[in-house]
Amino acid sequence: TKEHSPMQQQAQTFGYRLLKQDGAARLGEVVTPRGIVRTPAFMPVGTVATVKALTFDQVKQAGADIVLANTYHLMLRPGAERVARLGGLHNFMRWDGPILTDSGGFQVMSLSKIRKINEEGVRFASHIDGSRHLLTPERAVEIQCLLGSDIQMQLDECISLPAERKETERAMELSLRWAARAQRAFSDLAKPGQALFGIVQGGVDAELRQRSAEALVAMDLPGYAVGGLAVGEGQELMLRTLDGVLPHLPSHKPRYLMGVGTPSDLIKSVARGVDMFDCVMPTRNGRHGLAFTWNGKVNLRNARHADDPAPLDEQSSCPGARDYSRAYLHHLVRSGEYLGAMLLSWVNTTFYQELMAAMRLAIAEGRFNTWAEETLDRIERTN
Ligand code: PRF
Repeated sequence: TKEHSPMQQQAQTFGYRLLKQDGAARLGEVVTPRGIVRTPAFMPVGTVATVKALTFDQVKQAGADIVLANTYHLMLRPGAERVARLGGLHNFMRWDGPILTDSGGFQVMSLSKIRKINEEGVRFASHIDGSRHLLTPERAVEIQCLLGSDIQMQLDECISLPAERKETERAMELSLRWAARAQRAFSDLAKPGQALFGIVQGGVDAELRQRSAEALVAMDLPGYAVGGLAVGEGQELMLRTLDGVLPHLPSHKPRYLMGVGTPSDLIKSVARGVDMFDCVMPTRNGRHGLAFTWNGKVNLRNARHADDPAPLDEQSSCPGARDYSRAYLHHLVRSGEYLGAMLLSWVNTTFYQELMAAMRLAIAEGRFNTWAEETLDRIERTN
């Protein structure tokens, strides 16, 4: 049954189209059976099957084409088999666009206090109830298939920095062996159109990064992530490491920088050729009273907003930024009200999508560098 009409073929295939390049910055599309992701793309984080404090209508309205969810959290609660019985993650949380799921390796290391990594996988105790679990490269693929994820990540080991070279090399090579095991499991379990991305590791060591990238590229995976960055090394070292990795990745496949970042991180990484990002920054900061706007960050806890009738941004397409006074937002935040978290998560999620849309337009029009210079000056201010 290799016979498909062209339309079915299209719908069943994962792919990446590079539409335009401006310097190293790339305008493109990731094509999935659930829809097209315009790149550069920012994926709002929906860790436990919810982008915190937002409805998926708001997430879509903000302009997001794809969201991220986490294997680690969902395997513990409500459980991958349960989600599968309930019709898969898209149906469960009512999001019909593409979903990328992280593999759990990174979350185990950051959330579970009791954990042990060996060749087989990672054994850990749940941060929720202390129950014991084993996550292997194969089980991570199986869980992501049960969830019905469109883009899966391989299980990897992300070490904290700074680290010894020997330790960085060990984790990088383990991650490569896990990539091969993930790829075998994926070819047995996945549905047509689903994709598995490899994750480049190797700390801030250029040679280890190159070896990791080349080995993953030889596996011919449909996309590549750069992991192990934004873990305390600082922006300059992160960008220098990126500069060492990206030339080793194929230009006809998407590149995803995991867990990044600030607006300035996004702009400077897009300038170097990154296509996809995810980060809790817009939602987490929103819950803590910090707003991102085109005129910089605004800390709404600050007393100077208490009497300010002006909105955050009267030109924003987001009602949270356009229709509510800073005085009201300040009051909500100071009172610890849910609505404060809701409105500011909405504001920030919309801002991040507006930022990506502006980058895509600047690349399309061949003026990315001038746009980036002007914009960096404006948005990194703190108001
Ligand atoms: N690996 C995985 N997920 C991640 C990371 C990683 O290295 C990072 C690092 N910034 C964020 N999320 N699997």
